[in-house]
Amino acid sequence: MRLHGHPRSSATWRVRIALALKNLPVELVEHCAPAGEVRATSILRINPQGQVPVLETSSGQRLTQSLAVIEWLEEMWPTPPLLPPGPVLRAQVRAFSHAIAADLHPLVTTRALTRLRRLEMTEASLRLWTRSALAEGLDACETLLSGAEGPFCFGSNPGMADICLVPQLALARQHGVSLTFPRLLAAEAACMTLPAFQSISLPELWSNSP
Ligand SMILES: N[C@@H](CCC(=O)N[C@@H](CS)C(=O)NCC(=O)O)C(=O)O
Repeated sequence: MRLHGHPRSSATWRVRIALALKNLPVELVEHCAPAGEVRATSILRINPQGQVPVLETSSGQRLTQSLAVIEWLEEMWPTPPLLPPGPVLRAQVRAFSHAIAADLHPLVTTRALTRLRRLEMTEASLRLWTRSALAEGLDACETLLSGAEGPFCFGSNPGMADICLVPQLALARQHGVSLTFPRLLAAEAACMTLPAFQSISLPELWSNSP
């Protein structure tokens, strides 16, 4: 399999962690946007949305959308499971994952921030936008975990919710968000004892910001 992605992409990291947890080898193909651009033209040739990640299967199919890719991996290689047993718990894990990947993350992508810059939003307002979106989104996630058993997001094994959480917390730290979320941080700490999560490193995103 080949994973088309980018080292600064938290969506790419979700799939990388899932592959690592399932101990599946993958070739990484990096698509870098030219200076000043949001996306690499090479990615548009393989994903009409122009986004990473794209997982190319061994039979040449191209799968997009990190959560769809993770669900596909889960169906193909069910062990170790990334979703818990029981339909209610599975729905809760999916809801938590979507709260990050579908609701929170799109507000803070380079794509979104670039659009806001084009509308002449100042860098100070952009920082406020990003920090408040991250803080509010993570606050909701903290509450979503209030009834769930640890040490991971949902129980004693890492799964799709943890895979979404850990890169998002890394991004929030880079944006200077004050992380006052004990349950999320405890789940992250449990994840960081595992090699699959330890390789995460999202390089500095806002190095050119004042
Ligand atoms: N919902 C998508 C989000 C993918 C996404 O936003 N990827 C970003 C990097 S984290 C990207 O490719 N941005 C470039 C662009 O949208 O042009 C997923 O989960 O895969």
